[in-house]
Amino acid sequence: MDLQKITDQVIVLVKEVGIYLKGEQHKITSEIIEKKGRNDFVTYVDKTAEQKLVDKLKEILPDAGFIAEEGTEIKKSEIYNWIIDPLDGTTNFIHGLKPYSISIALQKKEEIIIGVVYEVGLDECFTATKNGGAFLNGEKIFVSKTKELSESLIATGFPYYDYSRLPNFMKSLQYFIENTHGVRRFGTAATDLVYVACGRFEAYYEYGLQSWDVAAGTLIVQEAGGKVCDFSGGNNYIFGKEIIVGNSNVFDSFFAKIDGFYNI
Ligand code: 2AM
Ligand code: CA
Repeated sequence: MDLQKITDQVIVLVKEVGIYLKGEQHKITSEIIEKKGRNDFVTYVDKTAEQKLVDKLKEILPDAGFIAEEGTEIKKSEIYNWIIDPLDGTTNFIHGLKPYSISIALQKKEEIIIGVVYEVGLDECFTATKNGGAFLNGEKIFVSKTKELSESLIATGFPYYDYSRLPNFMKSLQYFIENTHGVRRFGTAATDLVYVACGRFEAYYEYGLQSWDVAAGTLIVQEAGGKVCDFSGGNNYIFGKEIIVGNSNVFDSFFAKIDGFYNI
């Protein structure tokens, strides 16, 4: 299988669907929100974007299955599956904000072998193939070399439905607010991951995520030299709904802090 050729086809596809998303975001007027409501509008856009992706991905790899946010196709195949989120950062999108991304991963058995995250707002396409490195608009990217958490910019997401660990989160947030360069919450996990990959953030953590939010971004960050684990230090970060990511220098101390706040 020619991973680079497939990746190049996916890049063309996400750019096409990105143009669709951008056009739809411009249509969000107070009149539409009044008539349809924000949620109905975005559900329509999400579903349409997903259908466009699925139709083309089926042509690219006819035998692959899909795990997709809007559930257009949930058919899983034995070997190859696409894990896709047609619009990550939905809340940003419907409020007229950036960033928002399309996230596409190709999984072979248990392993992610292609990751593409296209951040539509800034027209930045992040890609990786297994053992082939990570790229931003075709230029090779690497995680930052920052060594200390005190000099790190940390990304996270706020819990939005599972509040059982909100107290742990608040304690961790206070620690990182007081002991790092700062904390950012952009509202799109796929984008947070690739921003670690290209060195804008040193580290990122969040719980309550789905596989389509993180599958592509994790390969991109690993291929850029970063490290990834779940909240117990294990490998269940794609389907396990929790993820810790860092450049290789700060990763161990970042994990130790989160472990201390969550696993008590
Ligand atoms: P989404 O935009 O595809 O919904 C932000 O914390 C991350 O959580 C995003 O990747 C976002 O993906 C996901 N998420 C899912 N449901 C959400 C919600 N109701 N509010 C905020 N983020 C949500
Ligand atoms: Ca998502």
